[in-house]
Amino acid sequence: LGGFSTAFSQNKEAKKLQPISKPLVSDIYTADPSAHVFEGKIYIYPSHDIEAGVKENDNGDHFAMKDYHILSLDKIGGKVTDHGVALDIKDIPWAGRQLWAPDAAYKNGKYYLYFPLKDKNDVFRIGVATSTKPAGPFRAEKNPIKGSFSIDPCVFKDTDGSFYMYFGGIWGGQLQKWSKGSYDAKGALQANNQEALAPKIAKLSNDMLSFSEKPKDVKILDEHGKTLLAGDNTKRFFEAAWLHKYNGRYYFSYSTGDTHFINYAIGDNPYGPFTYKGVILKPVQGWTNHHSIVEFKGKWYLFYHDTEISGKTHLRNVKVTELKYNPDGSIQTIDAYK
Ligand code: FUB
Repeated sequence: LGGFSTAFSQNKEAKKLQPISKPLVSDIYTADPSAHVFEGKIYIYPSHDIEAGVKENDNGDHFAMKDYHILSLDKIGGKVTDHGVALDIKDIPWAGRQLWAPDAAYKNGKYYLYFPLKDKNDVFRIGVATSTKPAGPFRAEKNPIKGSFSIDPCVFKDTDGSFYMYFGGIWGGQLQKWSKGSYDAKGALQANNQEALAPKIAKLSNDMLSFSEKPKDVKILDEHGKTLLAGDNTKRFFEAAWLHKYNGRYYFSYSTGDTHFINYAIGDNPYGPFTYKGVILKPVQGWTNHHSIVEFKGKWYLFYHDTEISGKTHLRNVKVTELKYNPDGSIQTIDAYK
C-alpha cells in the first residue's frame, strides 16, 4: 500500500467520468469491503476510514483506522444498515495502530472477524475476534494469530468445509520484511527481474483461531507457466487477496497496488498455482483498489471502493456492481466509470 502516486485522481479526464454505482453509505467512510452471505443477507466487513490527521506517505501511515463497523443489506439496491462499532482498537489487548482490511467467516454457530493490525512493535499481525452474531460486537483474542504477519486476510471456506486464510501485502503491508521467514525491518522488495513476492495461504485449525500449518507461498504464473516477476507490476500481486470458487475452479483475485488494477488468476485447488487471466476492475478514484466477490440469489457481485465522496485517497466509500462471466469462465472486465 502506498500514498503519493494517485494515478487515477491525477487523470483530469477521469474526473469527468460518471461512476456506475453509488456509495453504499455516506455518513461514514468505508473501504476494503469483504462481503459474505450470512443468515440470508449480505454482510459487508469493511475498513472504517477516518481523518486521523497523519501525513500521507508510501507506508500508508495516513490509513490510521481505529474501529470496524459492519454493514448489511437484504437485497442489492436495498437499504443498507450500519450496525455501529463491532470492534474497537482500545479493546484489542495487543494493539499498536492501524486497523486495516478485515474479513469474516462463520462456523458452528460462531462468527470470526479476522483483521490486520500493527502490534506494539509496529509489526503487522493478523488478529481474530469472535461473536455469536454476524454484525458483532466481536471480542478479540488476547494475542494475534501465532505465525501470522502482514495484512489483508481473506478467509475462504471450501466446499469440503475446510477454511483457508490468504494474506499479505507489499510496501506498507510489510510482506517484503518477511522474505527470510522472520521479520527483518530492513527487508527490501525483489529486483524487477526476480520473481514477485508471493501472497500466503495457511489452512485454519478446527477452532478457527490459529493456523494448522506454516503459511505457504501462493504462486501466480503467467500463460507460459513462469512465476510473474516483480517488475511486471501491472500483473503481479500487491495486496487485497480474495478467493472465490466458480464452476469448480478457484479464482484468486488481488490488487496490483501501484498500478491500481484488480486482477485474477485461476487454479484447480486452494493452494494453486494460479494462472494469470486478466483484469476484473480497472483503476478507481484514489490510490487503493480493494474488492470482494460473492454470489447472492443467483447473481455474482463485485464489492469495491473509490473516493467519490471525499476525493481523498484515505477516505473511501464502498460500492457494489454486478460481475459477469463469459461462457469459458473468464470474468468480464469492469470499468467503474462511464
Ligand atoms: O485500508 C487499508 C489498506 O488499504 C488495506 O489493507 C489495503 O488493501 C488498502 O486498500
